[in-house]
Amino acid sequence: MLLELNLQEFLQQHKQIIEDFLVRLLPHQTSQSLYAAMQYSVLNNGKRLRPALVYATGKVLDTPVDKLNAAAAAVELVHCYSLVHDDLPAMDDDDLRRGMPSCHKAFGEATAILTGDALQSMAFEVLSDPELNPLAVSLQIEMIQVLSKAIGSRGMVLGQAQDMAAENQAINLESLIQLHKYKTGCLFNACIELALIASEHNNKAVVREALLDYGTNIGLAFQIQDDILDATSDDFTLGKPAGSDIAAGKSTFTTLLGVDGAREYAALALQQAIDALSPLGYKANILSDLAMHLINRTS
Ligand code: GRG
Repeated sequence: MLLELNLQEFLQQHKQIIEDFLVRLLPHQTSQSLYAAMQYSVLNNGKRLRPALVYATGKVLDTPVDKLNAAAAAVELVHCYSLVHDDLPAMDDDDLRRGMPSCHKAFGEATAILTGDALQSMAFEVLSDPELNPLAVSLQIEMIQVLSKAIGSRGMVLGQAQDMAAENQAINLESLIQLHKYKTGCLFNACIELALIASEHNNKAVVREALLDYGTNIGLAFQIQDDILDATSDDFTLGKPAGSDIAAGKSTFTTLLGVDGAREYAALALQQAIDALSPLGYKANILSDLAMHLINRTS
């Protein structure tokens, strides 16, 4: 295993890389409230876990950082769009995000809707820009296909639709897992698929399968940990309202399994993620460390 210190250094270093890249991308004229809201919603101290997953997978596949930046930016832009829209009154109606008023609280609902829209389209603009994404056009198109599929009506948006439909309704564990595979897991797996494409497919099917199996399990473990934190932490530590899922009458891993049961289930998914990496040997240690970091996080 890499020392946690090494992982921390990796996360810090790549957080800086992606934030510098995002600063360059975002429109700067903050007199335009749309642009101010885009900056506010992206450059606001997110953990940048999805870019870290792109960079860590790329490192395992010996892919240089300049071929990963566009993919890392695209997944973070999509993630930020999903947070802005998820916080809207018509969705989760949350007033706090990353420790600050959510986008619609700071800029109004109309601007928040447009901000999410603009961040989503910027993700695809970045992937298709030859200067920002220095890969063959065929690989850029593949990236666009992977990401659009992962976040659309057969992926993240479907998960959100299932989540909204499940308010004030009990659902079983199988349905909850399926919902989160779409809502959270599809974007996690897209991070891995984008890094595989950026590596110009210089790897065997067994590597691809191992990485995607890992991605599915960390997506699940991440979401279980999110439910545990929602049930056990506070607004200040989380930077968003604690207990909001339970208040909305949603079934969560903690309501279905209890906090201890959810912890056991997260540990199982974490172990499965780590086991999935075994065909990759020691080179994949950074991914096992990242998986543990995702599950041990406190916010
Ligand atoms: C399409 C509107 C729409 C939503 C899609 C992903 C999603 C569904 C909504 C986002 C809200 C949410 C609670 C998703 C579950 C995944 C999750 C815990 C997101 C928070 O991710 P972190 O912890 O956040 O990586 P930071 O702020 O660090 O980036």
